[in-house]
Amino acid sequence: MLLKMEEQHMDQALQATTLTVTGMTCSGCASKVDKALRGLEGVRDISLHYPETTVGVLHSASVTPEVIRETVTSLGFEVTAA
Ligand SMILES: [Cu+2]
Repeated sequence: MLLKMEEQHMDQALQATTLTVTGMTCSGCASKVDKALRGLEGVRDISLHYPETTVGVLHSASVTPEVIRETVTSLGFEVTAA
């Protein structure tokens, strides 16, 4: 999924990445994932509603899906789709 705001400069274009995160067993896990992703430079917004496993990330083009995936897996959770 890719959202581009044509009227803005390229470096301000936002992209939406959706991933499925498994291994979150309580809202504490979910807030850990939420905080870590919000801490990434270039991330504008996170959509995470535990116990749903779908996580939406609104971010600038400088943030790659790989960085998002690695941030989640480094916390000990699994990304099954991105
Ligand atoms: Cu937990």
